[in-house]
Amino acid sequence: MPKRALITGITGQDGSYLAEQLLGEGLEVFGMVRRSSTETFERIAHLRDRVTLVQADLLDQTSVIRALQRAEPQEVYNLAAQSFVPTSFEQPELTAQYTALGVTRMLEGIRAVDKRIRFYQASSSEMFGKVRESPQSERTPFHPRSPYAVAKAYGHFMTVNYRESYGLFACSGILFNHESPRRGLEFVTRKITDGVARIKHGLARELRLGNLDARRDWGFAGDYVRMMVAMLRQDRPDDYVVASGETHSVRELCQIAFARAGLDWERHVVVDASFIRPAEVDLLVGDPAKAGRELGWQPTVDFRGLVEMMVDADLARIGQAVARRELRH
Ligand code: NAP
Ligand code: F7E
Repeated sequence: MPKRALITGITGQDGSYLAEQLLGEGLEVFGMVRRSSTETFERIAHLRDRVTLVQADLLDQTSVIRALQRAEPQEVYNLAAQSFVPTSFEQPELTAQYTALGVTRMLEGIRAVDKRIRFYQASSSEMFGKVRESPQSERTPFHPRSPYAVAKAYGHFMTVNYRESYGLFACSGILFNHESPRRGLEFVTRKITDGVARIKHGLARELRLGNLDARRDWGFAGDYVRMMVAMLRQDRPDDYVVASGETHSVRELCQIAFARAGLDWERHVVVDASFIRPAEVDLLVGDPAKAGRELGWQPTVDFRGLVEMMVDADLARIGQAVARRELRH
């Protein structure tokens, strides 16, 4: 019998790449999805006949237990979360329910159903927040700067605690920003590459952004999901930073993205104070040495390659929509 994996958040960016990765390795893949009045399965449309979807919600403990009983997985990847930082300032309590307590519900579900299940928790570089040192590694203390980051820090420590208290095979991946053509349109990379494509095709003239000085360590989502799997396949559970080791500003991102389409970013980008956050994370740069040393992980796509891949994909997508008259000038 093939090994089985359950992915929460399979309809998200990472869920779709992880499902591809696990199917490619011959696993049977189950995806946990929540009920919605309109389907949100666009990112996994090409996988629909190869994955089994089970309905459950991170807010509902009983539904989580039933999903685990139904899938009978050997591996669980907990990717579901309210993942957008600005929304966490608007809806802090709901963010805590999804992003923090959702982790406890998954861990309690595993304790109740099968303690042998290996568990991956999607932790975040946002936990470093107001950074204590650079680059940030597994040993760097956390100083979260948003309700999202506080919720992720809770999820991280619950994962560590269930490993230490109950002997669960539970790993926390502290992933720095990772992007792709499947990234949500509200995140800054995709907002910029989608904006570039709209301007290039004559659908818009300007792109309104917030803090251009913020610096992030950006990588390609397809590379990062390989590390999630590697963590669950080692002999003993542990936590890892996954990062490129480089930092770039939002301004540099704009320069590369607009130049790829033959545009001058300074003629189109407008700074709009409404996109400035109540508390900002100014600089993130990760140290992925442990991931490389212990699990042999190396990224394959660099920053420029990532931005150009995303611009090219959005130029093609918007161009096709204009040709089909789905989008008009
Ligand atoms: P994403 O695209 O926003 O996807 C989030 C997923 O969570 C979606 O499938 C969403 O389902 C699901 N979800 C949200 N609330 C749920 C609930 N109550 N019950 C069940 N499912 C729910 O996020 P992503 O970029 O793929 O990131 C994956 C995970 O890694 C997240 O936990 C994120 O916080 C974390 N992370 C991301 C990054 C990054 O740079 N991408 C870095 C570090 C950590 P719907 O389709 O129904 O909305
Ligand atoms: O912002 C700045 C903004 O929203 C990046 C999530 O996946 O990665 C992501 O969180 C930076 C910030 O990602 C705009 O102020 C400027 O400094 O793309 P973002 P994020 O907040 O870093 C981490 C690792 C996660 O875990 C999260 O789930 O860009 N910025 N102008 C802007 N950001 C947005 N969204 N929109 C702007 O107009």
